[in-house]
Amino acid sequence: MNQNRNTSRSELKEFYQRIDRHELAPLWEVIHKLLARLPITRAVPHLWCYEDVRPFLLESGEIISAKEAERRVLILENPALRGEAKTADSLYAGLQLILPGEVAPAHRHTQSALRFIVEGEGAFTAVDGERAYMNPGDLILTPSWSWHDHGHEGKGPMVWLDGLDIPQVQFYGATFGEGYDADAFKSETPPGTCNARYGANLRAVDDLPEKPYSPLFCYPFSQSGPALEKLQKSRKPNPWLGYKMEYHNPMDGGPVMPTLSAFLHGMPKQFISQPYQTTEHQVFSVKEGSGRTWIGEGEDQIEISWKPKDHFVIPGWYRYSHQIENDSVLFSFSDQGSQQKLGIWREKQHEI
Ligand code: GTQ
Repeated sequence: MNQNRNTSRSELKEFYQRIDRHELAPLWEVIHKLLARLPITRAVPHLWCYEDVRPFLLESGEIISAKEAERRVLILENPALRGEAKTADSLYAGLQLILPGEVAPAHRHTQSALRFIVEGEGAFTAVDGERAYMNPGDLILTPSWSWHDHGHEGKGPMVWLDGLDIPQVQFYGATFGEGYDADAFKSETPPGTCNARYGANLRAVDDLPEKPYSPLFCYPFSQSGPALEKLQKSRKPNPWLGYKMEYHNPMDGGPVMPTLSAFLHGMPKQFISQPYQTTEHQVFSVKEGSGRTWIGEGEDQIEISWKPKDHFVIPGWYRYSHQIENDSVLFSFSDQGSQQKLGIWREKQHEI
């Protein structure tokens, strides 16, 4: 039987017009885009240098208060996704400023958030009423539907990276949120309670996992920094990843929250990572050191040169390699855990 219909383009078009009125569309015109051979991300790699961003952040502190803004944040918008509040296809990132004496009032939402502290001290985030005072390098979690507010009792500006799963929740059409009827959520839980209950490698035997995220919402750099340093002295780096540690949920060893994974990377001076690709989208915050990262391949390859407090995004499946100038510590967050739960996560290690 002849498998070819040899229908002319104009006949096809005429058919498409008729079915179009019935909200129908031919899959065969788009199947190659939908079921592409390689992932197609809309986001592109990009670097935000802190020296360029910081003056605008401080200026935002003059034009609007944290309370008026609800959250005074400059979104790190991907150049290919302007106007969408996205840093990568699945991730939102922004830099939040809080000044002494200010409050960012309590609210909660279905989106999960994490913070990585960039500069300053004396501010706190309260999660369901328990305060965590924040210092540079600390990781703070505000999981889905937990009440959270921020306040600042210290001196000088305080800036942190916000990482949220806004695009993922948006995709599912599951965006809900509400404000609290006071600036701060009322609670008498003293600071440090969650670290004592879940962060000391001990757990009350009847404190069973209830929620799908880490009950430990504060991971201080005073612990993670030395952990990374000692790891680096104890073994060789992974050729693709350097020294990469995951912040985990002490209840199950999994990612800190279902939609966001968080990592701390150590890479020694002169380390060059072998090219690597992963389907997860990654946002980096440079804590210490400096280096260069090549992202992409061939003519589309870009080179970014980073130093402390800079931020950059590597969208999914972009091949990349780091070249380290000075001993470096980087924080990153990604949708790795989310993709792994869906069974779609992949990585590829290249050797050159
Ligand atoms: O601090 O609660 O960057 O709710 C975006 C949404 C920060 C926050 C953001 C938020 C927050």
